[in-house]
Amino acid sequence: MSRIHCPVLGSRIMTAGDAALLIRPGDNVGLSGFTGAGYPKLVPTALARRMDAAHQRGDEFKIGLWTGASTAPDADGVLAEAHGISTRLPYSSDPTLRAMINSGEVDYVDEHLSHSAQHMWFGFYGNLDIAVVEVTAVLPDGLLVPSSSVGNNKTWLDRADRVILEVNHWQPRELEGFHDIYHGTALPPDRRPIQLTDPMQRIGEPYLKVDRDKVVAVVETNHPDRNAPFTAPDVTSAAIAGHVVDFLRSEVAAGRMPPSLLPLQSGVGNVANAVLAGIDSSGFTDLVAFTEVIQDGMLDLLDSGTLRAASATSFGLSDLGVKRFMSNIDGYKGRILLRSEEISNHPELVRRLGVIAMNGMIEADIYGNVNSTHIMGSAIMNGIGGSGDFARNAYLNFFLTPSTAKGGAISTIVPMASHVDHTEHDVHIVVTEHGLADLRGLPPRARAERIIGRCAHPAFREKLSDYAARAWAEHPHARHTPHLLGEALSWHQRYLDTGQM
Ligand code: 0RQ
Repeated sequence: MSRIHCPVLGSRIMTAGDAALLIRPGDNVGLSGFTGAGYPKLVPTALARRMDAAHQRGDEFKIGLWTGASTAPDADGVLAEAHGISTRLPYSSDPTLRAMINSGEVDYVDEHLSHSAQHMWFGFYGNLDIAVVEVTAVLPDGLLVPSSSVGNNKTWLDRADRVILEVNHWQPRELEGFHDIYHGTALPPDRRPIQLTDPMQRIGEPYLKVDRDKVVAVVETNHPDRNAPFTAPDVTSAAIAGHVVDFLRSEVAAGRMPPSLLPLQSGVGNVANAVLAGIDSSGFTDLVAFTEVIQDGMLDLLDSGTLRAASATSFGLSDLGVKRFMSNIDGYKGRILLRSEEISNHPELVRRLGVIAMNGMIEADIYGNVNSTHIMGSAIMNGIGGSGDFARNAYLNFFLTPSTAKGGAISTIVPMASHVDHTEHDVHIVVTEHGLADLRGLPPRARAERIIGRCAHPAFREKLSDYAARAWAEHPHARHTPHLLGEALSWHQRYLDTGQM
């Protein structure tokens, strides 16, 4: 059955191959997509084929690629393999693209996700030539039913010179009503407060809008989202989750949080998923999430009733999670809202609602500076994503990691972080499987003692304490956050010694 009920847009239906012909070398292209959800499924592959053909002829064919966040192998992946990306923003986790960024072939602008839409509006990125946006359906009046992520779609549709729509029949038609698209953002000096005071409050409309004159192609698809499966919580991630849950209980007991906590944000990945599983068996009830991504662990919480409702910008569900969602989609309606990422991650809203932010990290140093993005201070892993949007403005933030990486060869607690995304001024709680360091209100020396004593792996604890003691002893006139600079950064040499970089 057709999902394109608008005659004007229905007259622009064509194949993905023909639509890809409308994208020119050098264009800045805004794709929909946030995690492996809601990205266009066919046009990127058709475009990658054109790029391959052009390169075989000896012609250059690269684009600037802008998205909501990461996408999937059939978007980021195929375009990277075709050597078709010159610049990429604001976030990616694709392994092929990561290698190209780190080799210098692709320029990567790693941005706070809440900034990406407004930086587009401010004119910081230049012109957006064309947007390729997946939707679930086109209504008779041309309104668009969004698909399984919203990300930056509103901004791309508003700002792009030309638009290609992919209408995906695989997305459940019942997604209509799951979205709240806020159209009220103005630019300074005309900005007004965003009147959202409850995580599940609707402040916009269920639909995306597009100027029909800009739509140059409509492509019909029937292809699934692609998200990686989660591994079941292991001993390490379960221990991390246990520390977080115990701490939340103690905060409630101390009267610093209500019994139903405050709105939860959870990052992506297996550790974050394990923490959600820990919360599910913790006895907390009537919780609410104000987050970016609804992953399998959040569905568990919604199903068990631990979580009353969740606001996000995207689904990040495994195949099994998708099946569960689809089999009970009407039961989730009204309990899940998807918003633009400029709203899901908005600092004003995160601060007002008092969000509890829980995100992964690569390493933390003894003073509480956190590196989320760069291995050895140099090689990008994924990007800062939404971690800064939430952590900096949260009521309470947690940074989570196993205490070692690469089979125990390197410590994730180091003397001096080799790259800093979240400064000591922003970081509240550091957690590993060995324990939890509550850094609130502590000066640097106490922070160091607590992080080393509670979070470091026992195999590295003595060395870290010895480092701290010598740094304090050797800098009598600079004892606030003393360091032995040459020695501190030599800790990262261990990674090279593993031969994995
Ligand atoms: O690499 O699989 O090749 O061994 O980094 O590490 O432990 O599996 O943890 O999947 O939770 O990712 C910070 C990357 C953690 C993620 C990061 C290596 C490790 C492994 C992954 P291998 P784990 P996770 C909302 C929030 C930034 C964005 C963000 C991230 C790989 O959480 O990208 O928070 N965060 N967004 O071996 C060398 C170290 C290492 C290390 C880990 N110290 N040195 N390698 N690794 N620590 C979501 C969005 O914004 C969309």
